[in-house]
Amino acid sequence: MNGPKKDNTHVVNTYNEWDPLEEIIVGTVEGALIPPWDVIMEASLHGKELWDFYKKHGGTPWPPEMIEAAGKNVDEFVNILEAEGVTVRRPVPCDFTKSYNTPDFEIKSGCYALMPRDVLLVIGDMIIEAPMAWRSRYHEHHAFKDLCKEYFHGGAQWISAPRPQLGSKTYVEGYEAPREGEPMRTILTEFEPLFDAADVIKCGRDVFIARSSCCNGFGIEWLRRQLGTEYRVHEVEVYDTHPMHIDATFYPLAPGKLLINPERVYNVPEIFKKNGWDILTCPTPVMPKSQPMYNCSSWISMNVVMLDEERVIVSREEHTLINAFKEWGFKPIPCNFYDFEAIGGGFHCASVDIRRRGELNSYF
Ligand code: DAV
Repeated sequence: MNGPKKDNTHVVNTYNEWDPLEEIIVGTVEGALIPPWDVIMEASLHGKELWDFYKKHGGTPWPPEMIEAAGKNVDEFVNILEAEGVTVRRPVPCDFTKSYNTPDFEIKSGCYALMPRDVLLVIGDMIIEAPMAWRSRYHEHHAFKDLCKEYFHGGAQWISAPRPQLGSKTYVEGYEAPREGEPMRTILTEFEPLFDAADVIKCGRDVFIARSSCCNGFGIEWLRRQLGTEYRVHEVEVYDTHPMHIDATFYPLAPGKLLINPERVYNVPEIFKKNGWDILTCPTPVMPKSQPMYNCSSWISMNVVMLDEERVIVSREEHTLINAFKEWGFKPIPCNFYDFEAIGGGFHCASVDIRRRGELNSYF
């Protein structure tokens, strides 16, 4: 078995969102289920109609025509990546239909392997299995185990955050999401450390993380200590009544260029302003209101993937954002993605970068 490599040829190597991309995992629609209803979903999903939908259909497969349409989007995304010379890896198909229980909870089924971004935090040469707060996603790592083993044999580090218990002490009893304008609060207590990997975004030595319906202060502190003195972990203040993940909210795209969601970020951290970064305000998404969105908001438009400092994969219909990217000096590569976004998330959610050509640097 190989030990960690000391030269510059790590199989896993990613420090930011923009170094030239060499290898990426892309999720799959295969076997995807409608997530089974659970207490945490009231905290993450806007809109009562959605809750009713999940209460009724959770744990059953998405209709085949939706899966087919979403699958076509993923194929197009994969084709673009491969045409640009990126190695694309895929999870193994899993049976998510089994119910499971632990001493602390029981749940009707798992969900899917649509969004590796939430499951694996890849930073430097280390893969961290995230301590996820959705009971229905408790075993989602399994779809990525073969890949993690392979990367480990290739020299990567591979760890899991403390497995959460996800019993009643994890969630605020009787939680109600704040109404628009009320102070932000989330459903998680500080009983145990929790975050999804997508609550974190990398920017070299500086790592940004925001509390959400799946990330608490304990999780942030766990990550800070785990990453140690090489990194500075900053908590970003965001406003969202149903917060879930940082990557449709706050996104350092390239050195000196921070993309923000104007509805959620009121105070850009001082460190960006002090260092002369351009603060790029994401234009209002053009996605029509009639587009069914079962998991996320139309702000998923800003959930892009950078191939390098210039080339950015962006949802084809989001022409206002595409034009803004051009004005900001990027080279947008459009890809159809609305059908995937309907049941999952954007390009960033649907993937997790494994190797980018670059090193650990400070951009401030
Ligand atoms: O609707 O803005 C996006 C989640 C992305 N991982 C939203 C949540």
